[in-house]
Amino acid sequence: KALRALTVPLETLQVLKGHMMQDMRKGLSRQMHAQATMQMLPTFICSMPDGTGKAQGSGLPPTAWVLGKACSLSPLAMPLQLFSFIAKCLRQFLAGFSSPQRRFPLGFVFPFSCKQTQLDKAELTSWSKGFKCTGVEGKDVVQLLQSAINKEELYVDVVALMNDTVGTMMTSSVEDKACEVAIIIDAGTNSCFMAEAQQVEMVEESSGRMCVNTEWGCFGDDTTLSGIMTTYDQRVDKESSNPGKKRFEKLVGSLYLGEIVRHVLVALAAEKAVFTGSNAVSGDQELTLETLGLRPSERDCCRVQQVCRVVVSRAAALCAAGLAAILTHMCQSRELEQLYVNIGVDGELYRDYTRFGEILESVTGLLAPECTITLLPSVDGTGRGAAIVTAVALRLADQRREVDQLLSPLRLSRSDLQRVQALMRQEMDLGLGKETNARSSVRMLPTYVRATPDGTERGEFLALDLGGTNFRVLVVRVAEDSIRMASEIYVIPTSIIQGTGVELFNHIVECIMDFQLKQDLMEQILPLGFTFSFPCQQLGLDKAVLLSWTKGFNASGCVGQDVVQLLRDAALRKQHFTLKVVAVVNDTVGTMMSCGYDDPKCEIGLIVGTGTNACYMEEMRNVGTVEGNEGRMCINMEWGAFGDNGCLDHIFTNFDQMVDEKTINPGKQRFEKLISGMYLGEIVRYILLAMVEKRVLFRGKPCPKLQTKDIFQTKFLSTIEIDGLALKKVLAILRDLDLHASFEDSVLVREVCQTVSLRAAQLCAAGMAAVVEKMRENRGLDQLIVTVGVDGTLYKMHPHFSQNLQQTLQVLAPKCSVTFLQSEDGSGKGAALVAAVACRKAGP
Ligand code: 0WK
Ligand code: BGC
Repeated sequence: KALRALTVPLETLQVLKGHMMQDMRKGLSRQMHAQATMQMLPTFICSMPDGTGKAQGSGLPPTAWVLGKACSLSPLAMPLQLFSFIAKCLRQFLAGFSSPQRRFPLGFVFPFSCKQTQLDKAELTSWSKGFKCTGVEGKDVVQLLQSAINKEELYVDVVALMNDTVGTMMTSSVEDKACEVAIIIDAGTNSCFMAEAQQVEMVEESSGRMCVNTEWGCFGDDTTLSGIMTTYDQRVDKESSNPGKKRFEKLVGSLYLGEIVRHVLVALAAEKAVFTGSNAVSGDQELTLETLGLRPSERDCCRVQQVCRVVVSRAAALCAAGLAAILTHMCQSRELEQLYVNIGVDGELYRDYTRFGEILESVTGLLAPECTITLLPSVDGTGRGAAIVTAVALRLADQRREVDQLLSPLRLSRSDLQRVQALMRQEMDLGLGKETNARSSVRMLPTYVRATPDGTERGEFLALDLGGTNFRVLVVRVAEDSIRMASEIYVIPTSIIQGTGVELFNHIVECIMDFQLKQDLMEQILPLGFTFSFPCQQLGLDKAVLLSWTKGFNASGCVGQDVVQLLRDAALRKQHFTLKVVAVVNDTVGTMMSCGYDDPKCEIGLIVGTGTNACYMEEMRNVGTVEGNEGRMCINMEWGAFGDNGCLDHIFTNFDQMVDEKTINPGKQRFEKLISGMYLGEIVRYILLAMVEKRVLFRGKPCPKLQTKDIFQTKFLSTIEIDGLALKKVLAILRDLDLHASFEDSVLVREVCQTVSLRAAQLCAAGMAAVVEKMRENRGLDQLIVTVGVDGTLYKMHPHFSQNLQQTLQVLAPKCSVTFLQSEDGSGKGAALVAAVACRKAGP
């Protein structure tokens, strides 16, 4: 009966595994964390030894201090006593080292549950295994040790604290056998494993993997283990220094197994099942058969052995249930069918009881058949692991310094952004001034669009949309209660956008004719609205002279020409006589009009796509370049060129310089080249190359493919920055670029992408803040309420761009409540609406 009570059937272990997985998920979740018994403590170990773990900087090998059984100090000592004792041991130990006054980095293996907030900051949550030094719980153990070390005037810096499971995981990780799980089965028991960082909700880190110290010793400190705990276990718990606590540990840890056996034998002796030969049983702590003066019979010895064996086997089986819970959790969170994992193991129970390892391995195999495990016993405790962690900590600290140095010029402060906002305003005022326009880098081009749609627009229109990612031809039917559209996307080969203007406009007319044919519109003469997304001096609604190409376009013979005339000429060349262009608009204007049809407060248009630009409704009295002071006119700012006069050089980094130099319009569109989709990928590419050179990325291995222009597309940023994206997806993107990245590398690549896209969104916000603040002042309002019609692939597809833009804008222009309305139909609809206004004005 006793043996049966101490035997846990496989089904029960399966259920237990389920409970442990549930408890692990609770422990990892920010909401449920407090309800979990397994604390799932983040360790801030996000990196595995990568073979470069030589302690840079200090040049001295990291030392490791392992607090545990080794020290002969009473576990009940006063706090300062404990740490000054450690510091004194350190002094003795270092006395043997004839090192100059240079500082030693130290890794501290502290096998107790600690709430770690960084690698070198850890608060003791609770003592265990009989340790009870007062005044330490709730304190930062690293601080306590460091101040004791400083008192000893030792040149030692505690750079990392880790749990012994972590030290074991690192120690057992040899060359190509990186361990991602470790278990300790010693006086106490515990485990750790490399969890997907995004599942460790208690920390910000959302990418890569982080080692989690499960503190599974506390599992069952609620009632979950009551079905397994026997009366013997309850007695052991009751007599322990922390009754009700560390329930799982008290079923597995060697500090308790002896006691369990003793209580079993006491009970069996009381039931006359053993030692019936003599009545020497005293119930004292110590129960060694002979030493207890028992004259056990052969059978007693056999039964004592059976009891010992079943207690140890149960401990191993329970460990296996815990291990299986971890393995299945890892397999599921990595979305793997099969998981192959090396497990570092340490502790006397595993070392001294071969049976323990056998049961652990076989039962784990039964409970987690989808996982193939290799148990790697830690040969020399956790010391080497601690040294490795310290070396990794030093390497990461060095790396962090290098990364911060490289990225800090891209990290803009609030005052940096306010300065950009003020400069944009200054350039806007210059651009609006008749005398000063030429001095401004922001050309503030009048568009002759005097009002946003008022809903009276009617009719059927053709529309062209040129200048974005896609060239589209549309037919737009504007009725009283609806606008219906049909459109077709046509590719414009690079050879044409960088060929001659004649070829380009011929191609455009061919597409129009193809579209009209398909839409059965060849016979109809429909007014056409032309969205032409390049800087043009508008001379009328249907007359616009191209000032310069941007976004990789460079067709010859167009700059300085009226683009409507170029289109008409091409139509003539193509014998296409039904073309009737009535309006040409910039895509920002088209977008504003398109959104303005649904929201009358929409008086600003913004594009953040291949290029970037904005337009807004300005008071005619302020538009010095156009006659008249009444009403308003939409101004196409062409803010992409902001800074072309050097006013933004202070925020241009050498990476931006390198990108600009490789474009077909160096020195031009400088603001655009910090923000828009055509360039962000290139900025990232140059930063990654610099990091490879500094050996903080891809182990400094040369990356020939990364040398290729435009190989790192901006759409990669939008994917890589998706919250919670499993890092293997990032690794897949990098692999396609022949970049064989480690997890740390992919975390770093993500940080670079985040830094570049955040700067772009913030700069965009600084520009927009200048616009809305000007409109507020124009209208003498305390609070401006306005809508921005926005379009562009980067704004629409990037997971954080729009949010970062809006959050920054609120900070920079608090007196303006700005709504961003994404244009669903593109600016083609807007061009048709402008054409409708033009037709209404032109009359029948
Ligand atoms: C869609 C608009 C078009 C504009 C484009 C910009 O219809 O006029 O040029 O957005 O975004 P992109 O395609 O460059 O990402
Ligand atoms: C062009 C603008 C256009 C913007 C967005 C810029 O390169 O100069 O006219 O509005 O791209 O497409």
